[in-house]
Amino acid sequence: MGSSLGLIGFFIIIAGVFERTTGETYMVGDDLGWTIPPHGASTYSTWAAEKEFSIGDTIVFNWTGTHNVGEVSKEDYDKCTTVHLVDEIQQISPATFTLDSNGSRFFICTVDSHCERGQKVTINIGEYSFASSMTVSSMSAIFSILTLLFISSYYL
Ligand SMILES: *[C@@H]1O[C@H](CO)[C@@H](O)[C@H](O)[C@H]1NC(C)=O
Ligand SMILES: [Cu+2]
Repeated sequence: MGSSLGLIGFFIIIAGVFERTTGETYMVGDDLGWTIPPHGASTYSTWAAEKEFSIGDTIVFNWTGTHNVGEVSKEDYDKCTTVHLVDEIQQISPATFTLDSNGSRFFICTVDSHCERGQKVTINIGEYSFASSMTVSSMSAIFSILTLLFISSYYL
């Protein structure tokens, strides 16, 4: 029985080692930065779709030239207006936002028609598919439980 307890302990340690690291920093658009995307709004939606944003992560808008970044409501985002600004428009690059809760946040550039031309991005925090939200940690925890059940059925 001692060795099976050791085995369970081993899986618990593995679970801890592989726990998802938090506090990642994402540069919006990567090398493109924050600009009028040459291929339209899909540029930033594609960029965002490939990311798994979590609470504690940071997003950075980096630009040269005349741009800014404002966080707005979904309605404003869709219409490229600034009726419901969440906070002051950030005029200085780099502009950093900390993702502190789950949900969707909407960012646009308010200069001229930049937003209409695709300089907008939606950040979905904590909305992963079931498969990708199954971290190694939770899989290890389940494996530990299964191991425990297996061992107890063997000894009973
Ligand atoms: C945020 O979403 C993630 C992924 O769905 C979830 O694991 C986490 O518990 C959520 N956190 C809060 C505070 O709702
Ligand atoms: Cu702009």
